[in-house]
Amino acid sequence: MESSKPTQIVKGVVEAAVEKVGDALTPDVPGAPGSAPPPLKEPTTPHGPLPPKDEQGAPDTRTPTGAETGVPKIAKGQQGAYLTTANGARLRDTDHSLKAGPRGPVLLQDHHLREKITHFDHERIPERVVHARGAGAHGTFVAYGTAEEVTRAGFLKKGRETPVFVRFSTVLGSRGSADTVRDTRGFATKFYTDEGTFDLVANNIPVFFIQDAIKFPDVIHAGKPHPDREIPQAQSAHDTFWDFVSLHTEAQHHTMWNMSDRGIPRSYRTMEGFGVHTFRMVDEAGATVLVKFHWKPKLGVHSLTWEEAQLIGGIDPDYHRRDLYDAIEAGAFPEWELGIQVFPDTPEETFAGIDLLDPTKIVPEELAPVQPIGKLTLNKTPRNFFAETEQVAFHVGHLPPGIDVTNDPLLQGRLFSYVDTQLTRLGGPNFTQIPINRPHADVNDMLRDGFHQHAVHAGVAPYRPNSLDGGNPFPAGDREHAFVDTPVTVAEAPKVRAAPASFDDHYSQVRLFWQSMSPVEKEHIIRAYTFELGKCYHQAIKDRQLQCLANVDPVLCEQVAIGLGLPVPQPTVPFADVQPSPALSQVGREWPADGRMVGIVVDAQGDMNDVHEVRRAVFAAGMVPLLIAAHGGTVDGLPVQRTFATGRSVEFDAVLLAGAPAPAPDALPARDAKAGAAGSSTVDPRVLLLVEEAWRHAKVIGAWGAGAEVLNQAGVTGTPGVVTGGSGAEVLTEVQRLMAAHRVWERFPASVA
Ligand code: HDE
Repeated sequence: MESSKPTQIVKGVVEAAVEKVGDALTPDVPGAPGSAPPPLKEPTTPHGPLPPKDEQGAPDTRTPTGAETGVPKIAKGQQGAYLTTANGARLRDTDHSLKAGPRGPVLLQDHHLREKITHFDHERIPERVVHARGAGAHGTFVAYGTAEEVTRAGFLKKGRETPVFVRFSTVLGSRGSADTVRDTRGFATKFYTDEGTFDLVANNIPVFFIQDAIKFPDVIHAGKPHPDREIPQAQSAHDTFWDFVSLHTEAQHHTMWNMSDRGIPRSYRTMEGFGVHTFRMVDEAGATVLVKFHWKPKLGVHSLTWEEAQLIGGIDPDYHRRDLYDAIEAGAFPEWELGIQVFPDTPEETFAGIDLLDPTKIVPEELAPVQPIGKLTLNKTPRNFFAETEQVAFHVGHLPPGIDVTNDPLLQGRLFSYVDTQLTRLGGPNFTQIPINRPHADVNDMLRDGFHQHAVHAGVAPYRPNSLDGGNPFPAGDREHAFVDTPVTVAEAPKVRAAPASFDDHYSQVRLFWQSMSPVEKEHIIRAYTFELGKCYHQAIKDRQLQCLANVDPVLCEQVAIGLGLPVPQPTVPFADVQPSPALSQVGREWPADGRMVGIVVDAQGDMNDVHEVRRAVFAAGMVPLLIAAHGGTVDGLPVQRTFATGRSVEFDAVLLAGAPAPAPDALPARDAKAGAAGSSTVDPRVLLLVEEAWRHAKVIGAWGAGAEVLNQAGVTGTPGVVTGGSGAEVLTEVQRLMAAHRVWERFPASVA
């Protein structure tokens, strides 16, 4: 039977397909769907499923109770050459319903029709109530051993390697919303440790809107689309959001982070991650410290400009997803260092006067440095989005021995919420048995039955104490690596619905953040507040938020008020005397440019000599070159990835001009509105638009040979970050050097200091 030797057959099919398509058009940049180029004609010779793409991973093959199965991951999906029912009976026809004669009616007995349609009808599950839009990847975490002093967690011992799955997300939007909206990003990591799963369910912003979990429904109801018209989607620029945060001033710190460039990351790969709450670490002897978790991206923290974010929302709503998958496929594996800030575990639970239980406060890194404890590398994309990224279920209560929670009231509520939400979303209590959620540690719980029970439990005594199952399972003692709840002393106190007085300071750290920004970052913040409040209908809401800004900084408040055409209110609280934290600024350092996209404009009629070499050099630098030409297909044997009609500047981190292509036949405003700027230029107007946009988004632009003419016609020759030179190689070297700063910040002088 052919399906009994699938690998051989698959290999043959792939080879035949590659041969048919030919080398020239075989995509050599990431993103092609499927593991083999498709042949022109529908394949009809039966063979087994194609292998997954090289860069795709899958959950480890474990039993529902965590035991290794030894089954190779490759065997996990469907198998065999033939179409079958869900029960494995082969099918002859899936295109026609069973009818009484060719003209019907359809017969109720058509069990294949009913199975196919019924299953389809139930393909969707409820999306996450928050963080619905996300993208995931597999990877590994290697511990440096530097945390051994403060925790007994085995996975943090020197050299330990732990498999992980990470899911990045936005908070407010629906599952199909755009990636580049202004929002907080989720950064949730599942460490499959051999002492039980550890979920670090983090965000890219180190503080939160609220200090108590009981207000989570309030802030989310305010941020989600209005309940009557269900608009706007995936954004905070609307009345209900600003109504809430201006009345509820503890949200002002988080809101300022959202209005900063942190709210529109360039990539998931260029985001920091923060555990937000203070956690407790426990060593072998039971000694404890308080810690805050930080993820530091190898590529630095970078953002989009607001105009880019808006354009990308339309042009490529999957921008962050694509970026993550493409980078992994290209071998530019995203990396982060995990670090901790360590504080003594004192009864006050404060550090340098900062309440460590208040999730609206940070501890500046200058006061408590982030100490690296390990490295995360994402190196495999999911094979199946639903099975892995959609079904992964995080929970802040998934803690290994050595890491414990604190009394942060936000964290305490989360401990309840994450299990609760999965019951509805994943249809029952057995979601830890879904392959992506299966622990890599022995599971011997006494939880039984329930919807979708995959484990076939043996024994008769799922209770303790028992003698019928020989007493198993037994409680683990300290020596057997049990999770022990830290016996924290709880001070004698009345039962109240109240917060500590220290939680009342809502402005000092907002001011700290503002004062830590560089001038250009401050301009972006002013712009963001002006835009968002400008989108509100009601003046009372704008006035109220301006009052909050007046309590942060007079310049910020005044500039936003000017933009809104409203009077500037006076502060109602004295300005805090704060020390800026340079670590909060994204500007002023240099970073590697791995996985960045470099657009190369070529002229099919012009000199292509340097293009081959530059393209190779871009690949060699760990970046992805995308050729942009007047038409698709190939130019000088090189595959074209974007045409002047399909490409847009926002897809590229830098633009290189290897020629000055004349207006192409489709440069007609009637066909492509982007050609509207034609004028009398001798260069295709879409290329000029590309350069103008790249310039105003402060991107590096390089040109050689005839390409310099494009710069002249766009009027940008000789301006900062615009590089010209005699050869492509020379230009690329300088372009790469400038890309290290992410953008050409000096192109735009700021009006605020
Ligand atoms: Fe979450 N949060 N959260 N959250 N959260 C969820 O869990 C919740 C908070 C975060 O990729 C939900 O499985 C409450 C802070 C991430 O699957 C839900 C409170 C931080 C993700 C939930 C918070 C986060 C979630 C929705 C206030 C940063 C996505 C679906 C006390 C430290 C995880 C789900 C993924 C998801 C509850 C606040 C991060 C409803 C009640 C603070 C990254 O359980």
